[in-house]
This record gives sequence, structure tokens and C-alpha cells, in this order.
Amino acid sequence: MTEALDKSRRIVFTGAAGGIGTMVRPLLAKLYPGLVLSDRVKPKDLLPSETFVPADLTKPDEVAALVKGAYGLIHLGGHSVEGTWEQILNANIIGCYNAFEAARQAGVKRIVFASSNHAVGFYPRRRKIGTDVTVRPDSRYGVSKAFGESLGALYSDKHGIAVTCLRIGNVGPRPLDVRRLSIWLSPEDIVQLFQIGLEHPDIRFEIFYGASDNEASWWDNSRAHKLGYRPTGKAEAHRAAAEAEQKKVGPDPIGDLFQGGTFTSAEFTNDVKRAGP
Ligand code: 15L
Repeated sequence: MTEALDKSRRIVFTGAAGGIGTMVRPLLAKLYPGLVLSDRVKPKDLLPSETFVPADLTKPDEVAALVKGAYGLIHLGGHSVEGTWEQILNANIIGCYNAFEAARQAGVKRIVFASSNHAVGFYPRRRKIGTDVTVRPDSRYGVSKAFGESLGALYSDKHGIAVTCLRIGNVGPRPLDVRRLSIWLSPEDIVQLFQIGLEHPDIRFEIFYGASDNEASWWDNSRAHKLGYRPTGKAEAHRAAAEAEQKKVGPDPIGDLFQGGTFTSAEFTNDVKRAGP
């Protein structure tokens, strides 16, 4: 599945203090001794064995210093939910551009970009989609993820960087509710996707869905499987707990129709029959 990457090479991980970063740090540390963690603030539980370099993604100089000498970049940094235009513009549009551009200037060979299911959140739940569908963002946040995917395609085609975009569902120890039974991604499985992005010899530009082996999935992730992805998480094993949690939340007449859930119903002013393809 993989080419022989010298594992001691510098691999930069942005967003290390965030939710996903916190879950995957111990797993990645075992795989990549050259891992350099970054965020605006140091994670509270940073170990002496971990390397941390602070960087504000809106500051090109700081991002350039961070990626200097790096082989790979795993870019999770940014605003991880819906936000104001200013928040999304700074953290996810300008920040993402700064990360890709600094990586290009530094000669980084591979980028794994944390896209999101919210880039395609207005697809109805009754539809199974592949990675070749037109984007249907469900929020300003989703638009910023579609922007990151476009940037990835540009930097791959124009500059030859091997870019992998992960349309991440929801990462956690278990699916939180009924919607997450379709989109859950275990920490171990996201690390497997990072490994493919960093190491598979055939990567040029790829979009994978960041999902475990979920029976209720809405996504065709065959390209990831072709490149060796073998997810071990199974959302169905947690169905009873997820359904119990769902009962506490109650229905969302709009969000329940679409893959993006509450991201679609927030600020919604359309006629529901006109939304989604
Ligand atoms: C995301 O993209 C968010 O980062 C995360 O916080 C969740 O909201 C997730 O999507 C989801 O759709 O559950």
C-alpha cells in the first residue's frame, strides 16, 4: 500500500489542540517520529516527547517558519464549525491559503487537508453520493471546505503536490446520534486515511470520505478502499446508544432531510422542496 517514506521526516500537523488533534496525537506519534504539532495555543497535555511550534494561520511568516523543511502537512487547523463570515474568512479561507502557499514555497511534497461532510451537506440523506459530485455546501463553513478542496486541486495540478482531501464525517469514540451512524469516523480510521495521504505512491489529487465501516453510510468511498483503506470502526455496533441520544434531541424537520443535519437548517429561509439537488 505504501511507498517507503522516511518516517523521521518533518510532518507538520496543524490544529493539534483541537478535538480531532487531541484524539489522534498519540496514534500519530507512534507512526511519525518527526511529527511537529502546531496550533495557536499549546495543547494543555503536551508530553515532553512531543514537538510543538505555535503558529497563527493568518500570519504567513509564522506558517512559513512552521512548514520549512517539512515533507508533509496534515492541515486540520481552522474554525471547525459554522461561524461568522469574519471567522470563516480568516481561519479557513486566508488560513488555508497561507498553509498551501507556504507549503508550496517550502517544497512540501504531500498535503492532507481536513475537508468536511459539510462541503456536500445539502445532498439528501436518501441519496448515496460519490466523491465526484458537485459540492453542495450547507454553511459558510462548508463553503470554506469546498474552497480548500479547490485549492488542493490547484496545488496538485499546477505544482505537483500530492493532495488528499478528507471529507470528514464526525470523529469520536462512538457515533453521537442517528445522523452520526452514517458519518462516524473512529480515531484509528482517520489515522489510516492520513497514512494513505502521506504515503501512498499513487496520490496526486484525491477526495476521500472520512467515514468508518458504517452500514448506514451515504457515501461511496471506493477510491479510498482501492488505495488500501480498511476501516475497522463499525457505527452499527453503537446503534442503540445513538438512538437513545437522538430521542433526547428531538426532530429537526429540515436538518433531518439532509446529510449536513443542523448545519442545513441553521439560518434556512428557502422552501424545503427547492433545497438540495
Ligand atoms: C464537522 O465538520 C465539524 O468539524 C464537527 O464539529 C461536526 O459538526 C461534524 O462536522 C458533523 O457533521 O457532525
